[in-house]
Amino acid sequence: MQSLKTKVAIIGAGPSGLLLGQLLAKQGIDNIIIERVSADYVASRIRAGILEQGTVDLLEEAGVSERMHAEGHVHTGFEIAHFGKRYRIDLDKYTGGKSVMCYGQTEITQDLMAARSEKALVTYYESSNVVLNDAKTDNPFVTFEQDGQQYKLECDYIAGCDGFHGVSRQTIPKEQRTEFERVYPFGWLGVLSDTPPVHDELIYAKHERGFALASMRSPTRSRYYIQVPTTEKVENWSDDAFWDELKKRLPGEVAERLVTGPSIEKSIAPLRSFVCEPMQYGRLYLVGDAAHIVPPTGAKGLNLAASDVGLLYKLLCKCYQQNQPQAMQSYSELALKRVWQTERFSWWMSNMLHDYRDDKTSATDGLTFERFMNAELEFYMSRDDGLRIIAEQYVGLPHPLV
Ligand code: FAS
Ligand code: PHB
Repeated sequence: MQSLKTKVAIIGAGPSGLLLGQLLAKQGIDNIIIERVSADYVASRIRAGILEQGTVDLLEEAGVSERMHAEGHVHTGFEIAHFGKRYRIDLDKYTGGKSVMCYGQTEITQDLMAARSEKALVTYYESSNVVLNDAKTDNPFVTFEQDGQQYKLECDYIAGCDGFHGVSRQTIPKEQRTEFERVYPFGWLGVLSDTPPVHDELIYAKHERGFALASMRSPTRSRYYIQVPTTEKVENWSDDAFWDELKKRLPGEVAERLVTGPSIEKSIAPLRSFVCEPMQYGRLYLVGDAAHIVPPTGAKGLNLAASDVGLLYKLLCKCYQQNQPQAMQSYSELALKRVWQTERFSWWMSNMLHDYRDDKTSATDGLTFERFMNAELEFYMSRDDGLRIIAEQYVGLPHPLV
């Protein structure tokens, strides 16, 4: 067993782990990342596309924002289409000049990985049997294997950045954690294509055939989604079938402009709301998808992970640089305030924009719920205050103050 030592052991090299590692390193706080899969696999994952200003600010602080500013696109608004009628949510007007950045999570991950290797920071990819030990003591440690070698990593703190299926949340004994969950009665079939986006801003479309989203990655790369039943299989969807269905759900004048082409990625993601309380256990801190999941309707998953990272980073700086280890006790309470507000917005947007008529999972029958949600959407689209409420949450609520 080879012994290692660091200040912060980070489990997972997704955006949460990589961003935390980069921020800590810039403050001279030593950290080691342990990742289950290969670097290539991490770098190839296709996920989120919209960044809140708070996330952009953290990437700037981490020193990895150059390519984002060069290749990303600032969006000052987006559209909601309700049965073909289009409403623009003017982010600039309703939030006093705030905006969002359109830049893929895949790019962020690659930028963070490049920065980490430039600094020769230590990451153990393709690790197995990762076990978090003695998290409730002052001397936690992580054991893991890589290339047949067994390791023991001693540390002061463990950041559980290992996503929904990771080991960190499971380290908190079942009787000491509470899990809140809502599984939605539909999923998102997503396509990535090297075709020009159908519009220069995002369009969230509510249609009687189901929800659709027209997004993008660049002027030559588009990202589209359509709502599908949870039972749907991606192999049932040819590219042509996807394009035909998308056209039916987008507003007519938009659909006419749609440029189709071969999918370079096509997959179905289930939708769920999930929160684990508390988000800390002894010297283990859950970050990002390890602690919570949101339906992607509010473009919040990656951004909520980033706000957890920012909070833990600030508390660790207080701990090491101002000799205030007691600051670490406030992480879960501070994080959960923003987590639940963001969960609520994502749940609310999902309820308003998807087709629930076939939903048999809720107490309210699907048709009745559908009528409620049509009225909800019309109420908010018909008044400045309603559009402002959506805009303020879409650009991102303030990050926790430390
Ligand atoms: P991640 O899951 O990204 O990373 C966790 C890392 O931990 C992974 O690299 C994993 O390999 C590693 N790991 C797991 N178990 C481990 C173990 N035992 N030991 C070591 N390492 C381990 N969000 C949006 O905002 N918009 C979207 O459109 C959107 N689309 C999504 C589509 C899909 C299919 C999925 C799954 C998520 C999507 N999300 C979206 C949410 C997504 O972007 C997450 O919020 C984001 O990846 C969170 O980052 P992390 O917390 O780093 O978790
Ligand atoms: C995306 O571009 O992948 C995307 C954008 C906004 C969302 C969800 C996904 O709400």
